Amino acid sequence: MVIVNDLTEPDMPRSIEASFDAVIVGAGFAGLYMLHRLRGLGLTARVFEQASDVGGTWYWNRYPGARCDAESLAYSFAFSEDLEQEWEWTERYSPQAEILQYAKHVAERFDLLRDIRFGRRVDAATWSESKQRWTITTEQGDKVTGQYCIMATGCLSVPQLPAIEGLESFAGKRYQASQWPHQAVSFKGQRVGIIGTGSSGIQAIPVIARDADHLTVFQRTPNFSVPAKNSLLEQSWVRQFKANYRAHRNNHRRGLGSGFGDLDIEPLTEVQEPILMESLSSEQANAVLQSAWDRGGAFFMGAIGDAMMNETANSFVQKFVHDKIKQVVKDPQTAAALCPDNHPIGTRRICVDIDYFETYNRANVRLLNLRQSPIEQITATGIQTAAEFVELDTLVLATGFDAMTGALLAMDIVGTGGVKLGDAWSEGPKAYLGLSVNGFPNLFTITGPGSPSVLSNMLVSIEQHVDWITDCITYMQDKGFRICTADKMAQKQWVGHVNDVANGTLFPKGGSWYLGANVKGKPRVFMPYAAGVGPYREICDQVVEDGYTGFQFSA
Ligand code: N01
Repeated sequence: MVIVNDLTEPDMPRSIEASFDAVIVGAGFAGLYMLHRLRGLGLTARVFEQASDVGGTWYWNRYPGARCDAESLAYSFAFSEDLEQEWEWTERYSPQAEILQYAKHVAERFDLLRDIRFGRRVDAATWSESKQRWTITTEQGDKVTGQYCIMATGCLSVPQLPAIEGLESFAGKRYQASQWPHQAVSFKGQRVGIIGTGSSGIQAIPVIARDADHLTVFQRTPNFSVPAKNSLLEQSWVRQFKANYRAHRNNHRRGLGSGFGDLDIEPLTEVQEPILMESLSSEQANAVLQSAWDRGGAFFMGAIGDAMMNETANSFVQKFVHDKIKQVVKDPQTAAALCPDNHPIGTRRICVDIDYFETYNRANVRLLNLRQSPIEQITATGIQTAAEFVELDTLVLATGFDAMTGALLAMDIVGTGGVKLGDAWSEGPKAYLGLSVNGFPNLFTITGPGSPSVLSNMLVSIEQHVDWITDCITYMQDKGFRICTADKMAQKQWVGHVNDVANGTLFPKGGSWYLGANVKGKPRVFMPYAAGVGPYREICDQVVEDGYTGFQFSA
């Protein structure tokens, strides 16, 4: 088997032991902005990043068709008005290369690179009660200390390989969506197979199909997907939108939803009341959905405001999408297999596609329904299912991630009393506000479990967390505190509240990676906070206003 990627890093020189005010793990958007804000406080910081450049998820996920499912003018930093005015996005949904370029631009523009060490994988972080500092080590031999340790490790950064017998025996080329090579990949003249029909697969399939001789899609669970309706951005529209950027940003931050919305030229002046299913006739509901469908994008899931709470509303939306799939896909059997029927729409991350369902009308594309004939094994030359053997030259895996906790638990994080994070989280992640973990002083988790994170526009949530952490550190400096830790009871109540909110929705019925359901042995806990970015921000602001309720500080 030839695994094609270029992840081998050159030998890095050993760093000398050094101490910093803060150590940040990860140089994606969260790590970059955190470094910028800490610099602003006059603190010293060291960032460790396992990749050879900045960008996080946009560094790794270079698979064909990779692009953001949040719109460019919303999926961007708001902290610098000059940056947001000067940077020019070209498409409604930015392709991976453009977002990576943007991350590099931010790093250079704010002179961040000098504090980042690339090619360093942090393997351990240990709190010393006597020194009141974290010691952070890397696999490459670095050892540094920091008063604060800030995890900017991303929610979807640990790839999940399928447990299929014989995977390693495949003798053709094998690619993994989330570890894609940096050089161009051609599928010309090849028989390609792809496993995985989540967001990554659904974006990659149409592009690979256009290039390959033949593409077989091995689908276990069909997913709901809405058309992106991507287009080049009209510069006159962009100028008008940017003229009101502050008001738009404010709406993204304060809204009831996920921080994706308000992308009309005129900013919303008041919070939009959700349209509830019970207030609509079937014709009206269809018209509302059609209008959202025509507009394109994940916004579709907000069209009927109670679709994530009310099974009747959700079923109506499901049927609307099933009908769309059946209208597009010509072969009735393939169309039926592509209609998701085992989860309410939206309870698994809604996919946003360009020509996904249309791709199944191509003569060189075939869908294999693994629910009818599961994969039995992978051999040197292809995939054996219960029904047939499919010969392949190339295999693409788009099989997801150990989400939200994967990257944190991959490190040996040890808090007070020698307690390991893995033990503290043996029944699932427990964090106060998704920001701080009881027993792990001065450790912050940007977009950690228990915060809106993956249910939101990540840039909105990253900025909110980084700003909150910066304010907390400023507060500590002003008051002469050296240690901050989440209170056990406050954490317990918050975790209970996160569960209660999730249980008031249909999310737990999705059986998705939000629940850890895609990783064998992972506790089934709904990890993100589902009340929306605006209400979450209000809670975090209130905690500050009330003197950091739920946190304990000491000198
Ligand atoms: O991963 P996934 P992803 N045999 O977990 C299948 C973000 N993202 O990388 O559902 C056969 O959704 C698995 O099948 P099943 C976004 O938040 C964003 O696509 O377990 N199949 C599933 O179909 C997204 O939700 C963007 O039955 C196997 C697939 O692999 C998240 O990342 C783009 C299998 C995994 O789907 C993850 O998306 C891309 C097996 N043994 C990603 N094991 C945008 O911004 C797994 N599967 C647009």
